[in-house]
Amino acid sequence: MQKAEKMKELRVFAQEIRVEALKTIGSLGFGHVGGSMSVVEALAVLYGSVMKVDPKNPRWEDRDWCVMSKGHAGPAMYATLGLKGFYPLEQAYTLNQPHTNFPSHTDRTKTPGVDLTTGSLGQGMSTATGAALANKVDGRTNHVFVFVGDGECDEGQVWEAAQFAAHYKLDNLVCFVDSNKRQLDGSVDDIMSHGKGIGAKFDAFGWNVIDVADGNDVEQVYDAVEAAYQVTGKPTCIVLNTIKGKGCTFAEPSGAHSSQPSKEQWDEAIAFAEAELAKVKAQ
Ligand SMILES: Cc1ncc(C[n+]2csc(CCOP(=O)(O)OP(=O)(O)O)c2C)c(N)n1
Repeated sequence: MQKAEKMKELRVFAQEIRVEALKTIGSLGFGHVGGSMSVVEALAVLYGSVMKVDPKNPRWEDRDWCVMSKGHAGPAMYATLGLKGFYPLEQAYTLNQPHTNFPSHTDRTKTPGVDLTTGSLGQGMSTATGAALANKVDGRTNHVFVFVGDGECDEGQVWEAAQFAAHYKLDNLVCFVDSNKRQLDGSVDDIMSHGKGIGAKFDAFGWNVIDVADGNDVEQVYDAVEAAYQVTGKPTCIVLNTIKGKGCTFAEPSGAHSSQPSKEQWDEAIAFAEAELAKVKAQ
């Protein structure tokens, strides 16, 4: 397939994920829209092109792993995995309701395709690093991808894992930092600045670092993953400069962490995202 054709396919997939994630959160009426919307393009690249997974055998031993350490972006994962065929999409419309298999934060014991349980910020970075080491020890050639938030990077645990991954030369580990510049109750710079930048920190910890100017552009994300695959002897950090709430009519302007809009606002947001999907398909 030509690259242009593949990129179009990924743009369509990304927008399908956006629509589905909105419907999933909309089924409950409130939730983490902001941080789900910002990672949509990276998830589309991973599950649409890069990762080896088998929806019929979610625990296939040679699969690539994806850990949503910023576990509150669960709905974006559920939309992605549903579209990939791990389960019927409508199942996720039970988001966070009693006895659901789709809790607001990702849980490996409940949802097919979720590789590790997350929600307590920082922990997913550690467990993903452990998974990368274990896969290497077992002689596998697969990759482990992990998403951390730029606010999440305030957790000391992220940096213990970063130091560990560099020491053990985990070149099968790729960490996406979702640098949407906002965390729960304000901007990252106001709450806990990353000084010279998050990439400079990972560099200081011995990682290969790739900065993606627009982390909501599938082609830029795809090129970054391709470049990461060429690097041996160290893990790669891909800093995605993204927009919190990207593509959601009520969440992008506010940059809100969680949202509880009115029924009318939900309808407008989903209709807008669906219209965007139609446009991308027609391009
Ligand atoms: C250990 C821990 N402390 C606090 C929280 C509460 N919390 C949930 S999301 C969040 C902000 C995270 O910001 P960021 O990582 O930037 O997420 P994003 O903007 O990408 O959604 C906080 C403080 C948590 N889940 N875990």
